[in-house]
Order: sequence, then structure tokens, then C-alpha cells
Amino acid sequence: MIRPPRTHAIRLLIAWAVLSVVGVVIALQLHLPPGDQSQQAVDQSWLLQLMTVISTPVFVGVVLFIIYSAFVFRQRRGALEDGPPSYGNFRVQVAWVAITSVIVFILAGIGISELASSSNGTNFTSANQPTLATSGQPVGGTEAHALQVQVIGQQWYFTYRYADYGGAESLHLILPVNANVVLHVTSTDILHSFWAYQLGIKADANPGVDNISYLTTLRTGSFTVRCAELCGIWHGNMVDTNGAVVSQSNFATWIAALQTSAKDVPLPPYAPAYFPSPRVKGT
Ligand SMILES: [Cu+2]
Repeated sequence: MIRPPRTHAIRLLIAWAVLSVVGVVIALQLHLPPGDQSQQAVDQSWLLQLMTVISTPVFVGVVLFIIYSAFVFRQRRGALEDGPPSYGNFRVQVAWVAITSVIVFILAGIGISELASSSNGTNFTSANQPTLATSGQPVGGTEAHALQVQVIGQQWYFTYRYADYGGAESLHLILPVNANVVLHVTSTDILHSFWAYQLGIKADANPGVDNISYLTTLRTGSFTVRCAELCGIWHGNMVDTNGAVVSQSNFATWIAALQTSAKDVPLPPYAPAYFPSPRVKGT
């Protein structure tokens, strides 16, 4: 039995609406990465969830139409003949352009407002030359007193220099909770990429460059740091699962011990950026 096109359209529309609602409800239940350990991670998870919610009805529409067509419009047994010719459909074209335009403009609006918002660190007071933390204040408690940490990529690990604490060095990134942190990412040898997945931070670590990333920690717990740029034979081993966001008091104890301990790694004297040796003069 041949049904009029309107019957198919109404069926598809009802099935699409029902399945889309179900899909969006499921999408809203998902806990998407990178999580809630930092404000940047929260922002990224929210954006990922928003994109999932917006794309779910589109996904449902495409897959539903393919499955429906495969069953309902398939070639029946018998003579092999062409379907009726199609000369375009003005309403479908207008709807297609209108719906995709609305989605694109909504995403553009969100992108622009996110870029302009404070959560990307634009109203952080960034200082290339680190300032000493004021004693008695929570570390990184205000934007003006953001904790400055230099992240140094090298074959094949990252080291961290706490410029506010006499350049104390650590093999693990330990940060206080509820703190604004400015990460100065650089490298002493070749290209690396600093990726603290749970913190939602990924930044190129290049020699001679002070690449600044902003971070606001929200929750204590451990996190993993990886190198995300192929950097030699032990690149795959450039992982540290002992990064941690700790309480302010634990951080104070830890940093005090770090300042008096022997340095783990021989590094050149503190500088905003480093060059591989032999160092090129004047660059
Ligand atoms: Cu690397």
C-alpha cells in the first residue's frame, strides 16, 4: 500500500520528537569529562554537555530517517524501477537553512560570550615576573595574588617551579584548593605539551616561550599530567599520576618542606623561558 508523503512525515515527526526528548533526557544525565576539579574543567564539561544536548535531536533525526527509509522505502521484489523524480522542495530547503543557521548562531553566541567571560582568565592579574605571595593570605585567594607556577617540559618529564616560593622545584604539580593559579608553561629542550586532563588544561611547552594558562582549582584530589606532543623515545612514559589539588594547610606544609629539600632535577637558573643548549645568544 502506498501511503501519501504526509503520513510518512507525520510518523517521522512524532517518532523524532519522542526519541529526541528521550535522548536529551539521557544526555542531561551524563557526567562528561574532564570533571569538576577546576573552573576550567567545569566550563569544558558544561560546553560538552550543551553540544551533546544540541546535537542529540540532529543525530536522532538523521539516524531515524535512514532506518525508516531502509525499511519503508526499500526496493520491493519485482521489477527494478526508478522512484519518482524529485525537483526540489522549497519548504524543506527553507527549513534546512533556517534550522542550521539558528544552531550555528546559538553556538557562535555561546562561543563569543565564553571568550569574553572571566572564566578564561582575562581578568586575572597576570604577571610575567612572579610576585611574592603575601603572608597570611590564602594562596591564590585573590586574582591579584594568583599563585605563579612555572611548568617546565624536558625529555622526559615535567618539573614545576614555584616562583612565589624562591623557585622551589618539584617533580609533581601540587596546588592548593580554591586558588587562582597562573601556569607559565615552557620547555628546556624540544616541543612538549602539558596536559593536566582532570584540570582541563592543555598548553604547548615550547623552548623560549612563556605560554600562560589560567586555572582556578575547586576540589581536592589527584590528577594526571601527560605530555601530549610526541617528544622522543620516552614520550609515552612522560606521565605523572601524582599531581594533586590539596587543602590550603596541606599545601603550606608541603611547600615549606619543598623549599628546604634538595632539588630533584638539575635545571638552569630561573628565567621566564629557556632555550636548549647550546643557547643561541640574543634570541
Ligand atoms: Cu614531551
